[in-house]
Amino acid sequence: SKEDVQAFFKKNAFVLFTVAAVVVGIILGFALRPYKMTYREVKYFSFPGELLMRMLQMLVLPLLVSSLITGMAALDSKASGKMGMRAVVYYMTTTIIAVIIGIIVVLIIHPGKGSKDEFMKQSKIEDISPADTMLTHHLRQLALSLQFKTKYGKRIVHVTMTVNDSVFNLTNLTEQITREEVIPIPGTVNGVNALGLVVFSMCFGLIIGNMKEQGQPLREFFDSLNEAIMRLVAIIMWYAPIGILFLISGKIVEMDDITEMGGQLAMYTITVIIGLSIHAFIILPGLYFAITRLNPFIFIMGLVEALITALGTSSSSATLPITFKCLEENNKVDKRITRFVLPVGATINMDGTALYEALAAIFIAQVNNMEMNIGQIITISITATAASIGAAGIPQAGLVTMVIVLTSVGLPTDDITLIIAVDWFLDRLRTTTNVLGDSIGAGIVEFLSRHELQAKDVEMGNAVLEE
Ligand code: DAS
Repeated sequence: SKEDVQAFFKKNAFVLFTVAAVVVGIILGFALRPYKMTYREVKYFSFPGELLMRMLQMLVLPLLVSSLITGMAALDSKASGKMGMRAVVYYMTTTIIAVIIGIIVVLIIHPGKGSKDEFMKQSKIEDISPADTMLTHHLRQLALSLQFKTKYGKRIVHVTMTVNDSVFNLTNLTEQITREEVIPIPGTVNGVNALGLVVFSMCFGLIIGNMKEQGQPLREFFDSLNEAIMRLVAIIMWYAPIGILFLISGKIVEMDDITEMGGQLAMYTITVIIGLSIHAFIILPGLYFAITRLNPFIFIMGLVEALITALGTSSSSATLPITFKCLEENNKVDKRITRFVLPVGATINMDGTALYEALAAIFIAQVNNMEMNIGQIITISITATAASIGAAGIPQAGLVTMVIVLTSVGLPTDDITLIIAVDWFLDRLRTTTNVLGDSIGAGIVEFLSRHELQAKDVEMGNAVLEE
């Protein structure tokens, strides 16, 4: 009936808008491509999208701090210890599974056939060279400044782990002849060391949780801060579809011609997609079902807005506010779980990135005609895991921390430029996988912690009050 349709629309309005935004964004992007906008015009065109990115990023740090502190303070140290253990076991297991899938897929498909010269010819890359020869080898491991020439002109890419360059600096608007791509520090969010902040907030939350009445004002303060930020998120969610539309169409307008993409690079892209799909559509849902016996796809349906925001922003940190909303409101996951599991997950648990880094390193070895032995493959799995933990949830952080993986087995770090042309796209897919991994983790940890949560409810006498 009419009422049913209205009710359905009202309930799913956000999801429908968000999905529509993706579709319209793709159509608009391809429709505008023939007009060959200048770099500057593209930047102006993408402004509404960049604005969404900025709004979300603005909330990340206060949200991360207040949710972790209130999450830790809501449970006693024994309960949060158990919960923390479960989360860590989940993070490690899924990350290692992801790495193994990445390795198996790239070894079976073997996308890096042929030689590097051939690869560069196919990809229309004429020259790869360090732009700044003054950098010593050791320094280059931290700050790579590479240039490569394509048919479209010279491109300089700063892959920097030491200097915080803002992607959104205004000088970029006037940049037209040489495109400089600056990829920021991989471990930081808005210039703040995310991992350090997580550790601090957890300790702080634990302390005020143990402080009895004296801790009450602080608990209330952070609770209220968290609530206020979530209300801001609720407002931003109305704008999100518009932002996503422009983020996606802007990127499509700007991207290099896909028909120019070389065969090996295309095969590489497909290999990454297959690896990520296996992890996202089979492993993670399977694990969720195996543990909770609930339908994983109903759970995933509740996450659509977060997953699409991840796709649009390529940043799991920027997506964090939306992930919270989806899990708490659509999937009704307990706040004591999300507040703890999500911020930590967004910072250290990156299945997509881990899978990608291992896969990409072996691909680069293949392109260089180097066979990796078992020892080297194990080294790659360990360093890829570490590199994914070290990467912050910001765009292309994984590309930068890949330097660690490559150097660990003696592969040329300059060859990161070989895959840079498709990284903007693959980054979005791995970010979506990262967000899915964190969210399913929240569902699993909640299920495993149900007894502690119930006990706490009884103790506080708020079993009914909660809802
Ligand atoms: N884009 C990142 C994320 O937010 C990580 C990466 O670059 O792999 O998850």
